[in-house]
Amino acid sequence: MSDYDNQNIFAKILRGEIPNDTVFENAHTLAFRDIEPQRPTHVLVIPKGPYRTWHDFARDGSKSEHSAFVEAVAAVTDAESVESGGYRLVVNNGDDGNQEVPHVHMHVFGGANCGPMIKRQS
Ligand code: DGP
Repeated sequence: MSDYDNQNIFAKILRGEIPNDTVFENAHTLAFRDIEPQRPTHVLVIPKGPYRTWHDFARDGSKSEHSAFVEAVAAVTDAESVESGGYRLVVNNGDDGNQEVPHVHMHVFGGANCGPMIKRQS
């Protein structure tokens, strides 16, 4: 596993040191509203384990953690009623992915069109 900073903001949320607006929780996963929502639905889904990147989670997470994560994403899209209108899942990963918080997280955007996927570099 790559270095994990246990002082990152999501680690503090997981320890209950910082409040969050929880949308869904299961044994291995927490989903809560983004502090700066970019769409009417903007929820962050995070594994509770200490994984910095998607690769760390994929490689070092257990099957139970993986399935709990997938189930949590579906629970969030159900709870937010975005299934019929559509939604976008995004994981910013590492430097080129512009990942700001070094605890792997999936953004769930919905409730309004999300626009083109990414702008072509000029
Ligand atoms: P990323 O750029 O993919 O690492 O996204 C980090 C997201 O985390 C960003 O959309 C803002 C959100 N965020 C940062 N600090 C907090 C916080 O303290 N609480 C919540 N709920 N969200 C936060």
